[in-house]
Parts: sequence; structure tokens; C-alpha cells
Amino acid sequence: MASGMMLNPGVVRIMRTFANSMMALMVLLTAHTTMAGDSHGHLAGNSAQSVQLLNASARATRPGMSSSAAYMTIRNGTHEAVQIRSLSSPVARKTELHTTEMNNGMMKMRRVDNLTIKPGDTLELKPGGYHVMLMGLDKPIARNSEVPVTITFSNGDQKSVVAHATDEIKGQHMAH
Ligand SMILES: [Cu+2]
Repeated sequence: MASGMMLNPGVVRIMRTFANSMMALMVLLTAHTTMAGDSHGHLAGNSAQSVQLLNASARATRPGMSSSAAYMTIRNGTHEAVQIRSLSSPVARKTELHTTEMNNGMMKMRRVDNLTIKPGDTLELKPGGYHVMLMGLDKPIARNSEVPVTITFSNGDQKSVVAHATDEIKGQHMAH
């Protein structure tokens, strides 16, 4: 009975070879799965762990205004501090990051270069504070029009957002 259960050596060798091939195949498959998982994880990480531009709005212009401002939330989802290197918009000849400060009782705007956003931090661009200054407008910014803004960061990230133009932004914005 026991001898009936025994496999002849040739069959055992074939089975071993088969088992080895299966092992090799599984190793390959596992390696492939791991690589796929890594690249997928990296992609998912890209959206969650990048710099994000959110909730963008722009100030629709009134007659005679040659500059305007855009506001948004900039979220640094990376694990590194990033600096705002440069800004651009197709509607303006010059686009800069500005801040608004009180200076001898006067509200003044000034350009801010290389502002740092710490990892995990959020920077609010809002009336009376930091804003994207759009200077030298080609044409008026109409209400409900879309104003693209692109920001380049020190980590090489270049992010674009479309700011919705509204005339309902509270607070006056000064001309330069
Ligand atoms: Cu300004």
C-alpha cells in the first residue's frame, strides 16, 4: 500500500523542477507586484504629498484698473519646506507675490521673494495679506471669467490653478 503511494524518481525530479519554476515565477510576480505597488503608492503620494493650490479667486476689475489680485490657499503637503520662487499668469505682464502691511499708519503693499512654507503648513492668500499681484493686465478681468495662475516652487513643483473672477471679494485692493 505504501509502495503504491511512492512516486518514481523521474516524476519527483519533474515535480521539483516544476516547483522551482513556480517559485521563480512567484518571485517574479511578487517583485512585479511590489514594483507596481511602489509606483502606484508614489503616484498616490504625489497628489497627497505635493504642493496644492486651492480655492482660488481673482478680483474682477473695474474700468481704469490695470492691475488686480488673486487669492488662494497654498498647502505644502510635502515633508520639506518649499519656497515660492516665481509666479505667472497669461492675463498679466508681471505676476508677483505681495504682502500688505501697515507702515506709519498707511497700508502698503510690497513684493515678497522666496517666501517659505513649512512642511504641512498652509498659506492663505487673502485681502489685506498675501496676494498674487497681477500687473499690466492685457484686458479687464470680467466677472465670472477664469484667470490661470501658475506658481513655481523651490522643489521644482510647478502648479497651476484657475482663479474664478468675482467682484464680491471684500476689502479694497490698492493700485500700485
Ligand atoms: Cu499687491
